[in-house]
Amino acid sequence: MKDLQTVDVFFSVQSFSEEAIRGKTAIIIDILRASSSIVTAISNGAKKVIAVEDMSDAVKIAHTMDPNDYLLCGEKNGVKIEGYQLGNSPLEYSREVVEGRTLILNTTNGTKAIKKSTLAQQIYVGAFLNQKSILDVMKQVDNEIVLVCSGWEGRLALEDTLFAGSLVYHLFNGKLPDTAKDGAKVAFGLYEKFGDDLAGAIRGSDHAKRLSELVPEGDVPFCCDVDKFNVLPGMKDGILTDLNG
Ligand code: 3SL
Repeated sequence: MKDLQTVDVFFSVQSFSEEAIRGKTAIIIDILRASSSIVTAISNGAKKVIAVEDMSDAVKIAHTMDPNDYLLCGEKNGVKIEGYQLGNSPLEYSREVVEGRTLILNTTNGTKAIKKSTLAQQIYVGAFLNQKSILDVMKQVDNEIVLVCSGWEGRLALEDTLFAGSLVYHLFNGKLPDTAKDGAKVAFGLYEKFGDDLAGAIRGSDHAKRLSELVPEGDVPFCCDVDKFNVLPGMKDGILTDLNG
């Protein structure tokens, strides 16, 4: 980490302008559940993930491809979209299902955060599941880093901010530099408060409560697992692939 380098945190898709990302390194975060699903899918051999903004974009891209090559994936308000092969549970993205396939992924907030960060110099997708890979790359980059939390429909999501805080905390070895931006200070403080019991804090979050009636019971604990995978999903020619691979 270079001394003068800055790390900022944006707390929801709606909290920043596209221009605010221009030329920076963007780490996209949607712990429950889009970034955890992308990390899991890529770790289990998915060839590519194409993030889309909405269903019509998904259909347009699908029409250009051989139906044997892709899977339509995603959710609307937590529930699998009708006609799609997969929803947005990381547990669905097993090796048997995704290996060698291209996933066209459409989610409520997470894929919108990816699409809104198009002006970034480089985009990576991070989750607790691949924290070390993200920290390693953050230590190497020499431009400004923005941790883009997807949040929930314009609001802050505790689990996303907690992961942003974990990245800031570990990057600076637990000591926040004086030059830290306000967003980084807030995320760092949250991690200091809840970092000892990530699973408990996330279980009690608004989004986990919202999902409890809708998704498999194992989803939330799975998304809290730290360093389960060592992949680095990153954008290359508009498509997410493993840049560690
Ligand atoms: O908002 C999103 O992108 C999703 O990850 C939300 S959900 O967990 O699938 O409901």
